[in-house]
Amino acid sequence: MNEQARRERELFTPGHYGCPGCGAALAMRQTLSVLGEDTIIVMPAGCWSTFIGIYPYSCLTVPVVSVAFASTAGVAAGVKGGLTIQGNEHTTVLAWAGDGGTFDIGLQALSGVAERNEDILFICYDNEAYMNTGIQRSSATPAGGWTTTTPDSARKTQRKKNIVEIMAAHRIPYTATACIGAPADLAKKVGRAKALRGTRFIHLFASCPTGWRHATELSLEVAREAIKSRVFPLYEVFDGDTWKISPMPEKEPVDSYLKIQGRFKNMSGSQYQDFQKQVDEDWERLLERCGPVRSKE
Ligand SMILES: Cc1ncc(C[n+]2csc(CCOP(=O)(O)OP(=O)(O)O)c2C)c(N)n1
Ligand SMILES: [Mg+2]
Repeated sequence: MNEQARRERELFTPGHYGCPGCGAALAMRQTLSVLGEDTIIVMPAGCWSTFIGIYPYSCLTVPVVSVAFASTAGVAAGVKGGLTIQGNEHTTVLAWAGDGGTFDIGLQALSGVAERNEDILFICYDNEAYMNTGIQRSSATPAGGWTTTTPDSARKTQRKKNIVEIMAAHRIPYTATACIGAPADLAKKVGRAKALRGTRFIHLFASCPTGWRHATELSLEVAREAIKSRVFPLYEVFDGDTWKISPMPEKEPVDSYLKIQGRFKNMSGSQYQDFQKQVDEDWERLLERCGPVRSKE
């Protein structure tokens, strides 16, 4: 196969079991198109490991190792170690986990791997809840959001955990946020992460029509609104200490982002105001970290 055909080859083939409009499916497609076929994926339980297909069928044409929830990062480091012993320095080992498998259950193994600066790329596709088991809240669910375990009568009050700050605190070579609503930016960051060595972490925002209660055709729109409103700002952190904001459109209020999703319906006035206030505070904090040089679109 020549180089161009190799590049154009679709590594995510039709026939997965994901919901219509699944942002996490798109996230994988966008990621794999950059990483290419010389990739091994390590994946814990979650929507992705379920909708990939039932053995021997798989919608992915690269090898996938399915692992126990808490072990993803550790297994990925082990796979990389095995490859190195075989003299293979070129294959990218991608640990691919949901927010539950990253922010909560996989955090200890991930922290260990980052502290040792193991040579893996860890991407968390964040759909802000335990979707595969029925939309339960995780520590990535935003305050004020509905899930089946934070119903209208008891919406979540805790703020979303800042996983990027946690990972950057390990001083790993590369930490970044990316979003399916900004595919060129996502491709640039995955490419940058692929070229670096050591632990690389990408927090990837992936909308979920089923859990977020929005129309299936609005997944990209919701993701774009998350960027515009700064609910999910795009930035990079190099070696844990150099923070850089990525190009983004002008900042907008959170209204459009909240209104197109059923999970934020019936928020009280104070929940609504708190949501905006938290987004503004986080944005200011990020600007301070990034210093005076800010790139614009
Ligand atoms: C040790 C363990 N605990 C719980 C489960 C049940 N389980 C399977 S998928 C899942 C949800 C995972 O959520 P997340 O990582 O956010 O991925 P998503 O389903 O949202 O894609 C849970 C709790 C499991 N498989 N193993
Ligand atoms: Mg999830």
